[in-house]
Amino acid sequence: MPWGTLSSPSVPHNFLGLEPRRSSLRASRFVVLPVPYDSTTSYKSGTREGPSAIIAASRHMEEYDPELQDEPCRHGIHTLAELEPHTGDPAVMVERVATAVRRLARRGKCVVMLGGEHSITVGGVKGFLPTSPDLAVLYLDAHADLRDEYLGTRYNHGCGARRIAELCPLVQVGIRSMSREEAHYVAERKIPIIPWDAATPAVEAIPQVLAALPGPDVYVSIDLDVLDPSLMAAVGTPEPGGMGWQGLLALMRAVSRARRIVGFDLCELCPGEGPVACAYTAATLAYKLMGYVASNGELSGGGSPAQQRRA
Ligand SMILES: [Mn+2]
Repeated sequence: MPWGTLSSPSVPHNFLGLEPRRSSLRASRFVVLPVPYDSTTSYKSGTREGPSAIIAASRHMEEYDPELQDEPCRHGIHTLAELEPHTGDPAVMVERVATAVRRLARRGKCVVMLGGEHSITVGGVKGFLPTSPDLAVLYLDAHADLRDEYLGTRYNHGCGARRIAELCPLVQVGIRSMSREEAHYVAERKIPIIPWDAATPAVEAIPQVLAALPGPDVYVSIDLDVLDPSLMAAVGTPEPGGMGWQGLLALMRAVSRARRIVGFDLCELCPGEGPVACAYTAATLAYKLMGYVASNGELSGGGSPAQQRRA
């Protein structure tokens, strides 16, 4: 039916509240995949509320980005329906995510996955490997997530990075919490963990991240607890001493210029644990990343013209 005839004026229920012209699947370069999955979390639960809180907050954001002097949404942002959680075996949920992401990757879309707990990232990475066989993963988190098994499953959110390291190169940033077992694994496998603290300013850390990241294709996974709890209290497992907003943006700006970000995820927002500013911060971060990816031309995200036509 014609747009806006039933309740006008109206703001559509999708990321950024975009009208159909800028949010159809076919025309959109970015596809938001909400994954309200929260099954293996160990401390505070509630990340299943994360995707809907981020999308609700995004509908109040400005479309114009003063830093980029552009409206990144002109590249199109399609919001998919929430992926149905499988609350039995977490391994089944990983495969469900992988299947959804693989379909979008084949259509040349830059996938923006909103969690949900961080174990879903393994599915995101698996979904991109067929189209990006040289994929590397940039993993931003307060926690190493390198346990081989936790609470009875190898797909617990504390094991995600370990499963990814078994698939492709993994570079971690912002880690400030791990077990002795994980520390041994890091040393044995020589997992690059770039420190991000007062002793290592961003100007020193960013070149280290780029040097450690093989290219050209990169999947970026952001556990929101990588940010300091003073900025991002709404997470299930907060850790003091985290990244700041400007530093995180500086890193993302640099990575998007130097590599092709094929997709990314924001995980672990637990809206009930913090002020509403946290959901808004997460939504802004997602849109900032889309802007960085889009502003770096054909090198970043998107896909070949043939892939775009197939979409
Ligand atoms: Mn974490």
